[in-house]
Amino acid sequence: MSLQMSREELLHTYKTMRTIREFEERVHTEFATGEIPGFAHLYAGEEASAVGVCLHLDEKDSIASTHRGHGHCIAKGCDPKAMMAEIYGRKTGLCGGKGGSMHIADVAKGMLGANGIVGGGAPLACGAALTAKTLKTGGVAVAFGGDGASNQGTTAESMNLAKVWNLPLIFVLEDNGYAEATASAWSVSGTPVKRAAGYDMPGVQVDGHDVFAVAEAAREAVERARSGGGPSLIHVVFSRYYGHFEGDAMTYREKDEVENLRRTRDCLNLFRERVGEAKLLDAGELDAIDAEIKTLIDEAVAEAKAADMPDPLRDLETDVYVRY
Ligand SMILES: Cc1ncc(C[n+]2csc(CCOP(=O)(O)OP(=O)(O)O)c2C)c(N)n1
Ligand SMILES: [Mg+2]
Repeated sequence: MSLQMSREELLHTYKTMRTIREFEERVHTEFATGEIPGFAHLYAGEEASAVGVCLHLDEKDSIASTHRGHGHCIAKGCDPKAMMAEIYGRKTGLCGGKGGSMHIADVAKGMLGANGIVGGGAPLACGAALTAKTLKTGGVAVAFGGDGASNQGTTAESMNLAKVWNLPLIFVLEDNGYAEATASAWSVSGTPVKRAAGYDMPGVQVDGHDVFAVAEAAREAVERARSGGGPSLIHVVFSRYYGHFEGDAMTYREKDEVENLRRTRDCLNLFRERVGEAKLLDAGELDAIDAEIKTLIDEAVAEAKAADMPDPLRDLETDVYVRY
């Protein structure tokens, strides 16, 4: 049966994609001022993947993210204000300002963390899925990874384990065409979706600009995982709007590549067209969401800038070790 979405789900989908876009566009401008410490890898252009997948998850489900993790975080329900404060390194941040962009996490929400190790998320998601299976929580886990991560041994080993242990695990390979400056056409043998067959698991390739296509594939995979049917792979194909990291001059891309993408392959515009044609939502409702999110992100930046940094003496030794 094809995907059915309620009005609330449609609004939630658009609002979450808009939150990610606004968040990322704003981090882009703020990063240029030099006030944000560390690195930032932006997810703008890829929103439909995180949102289309996380639409089917709840708080008992876990995701393992990547270095490009802000979108996964927002889609899994993390607070954008606490996230912005984290990116600014503030005490009020999601991880007390000690994680920053690349180690942002919210375990209470099932967001196991962004990750500086390419392919580092897949083994963590394997562990989360094994926990869910062993303790019979009914939860599933999702391992997000890029085209670059699809070449890593950690991803291959996790796929093998997921299948032999029949884990409730979904591998979402987000193929944005590049790993740093290297085109996936140069570096990925075959295509990521074909890796699924090697481990005898179902695999499907979807257009990552189309949130409905992602959501449909994810619904099937999540249902399979929840009902004991084991792991699946979803190969999401799209592109990123910004450089690999903030500050990347992008000399490896055509001059008008991003401009064309933004004009013709924008998941938010495509969503608006689809729901408009089907007369499911009207443009005014969506404009109101845009305005609401703009205010939220303005506030997030203002509050982050006004917040204190962790205290070098008092906070240095906190959050260093986990107690079990
Ligand atoms: C194990 C490891 N190798 C290399 C790097 C350096 N590195 C950081 S991001 C990246 C590219 C990752 O590409 P992809 O998985 O396609 O993700 P994308 O950046 O495109 O979202 C590389 C090689 C790293 N962080 N970890
Ligand atoms: Mg990539």
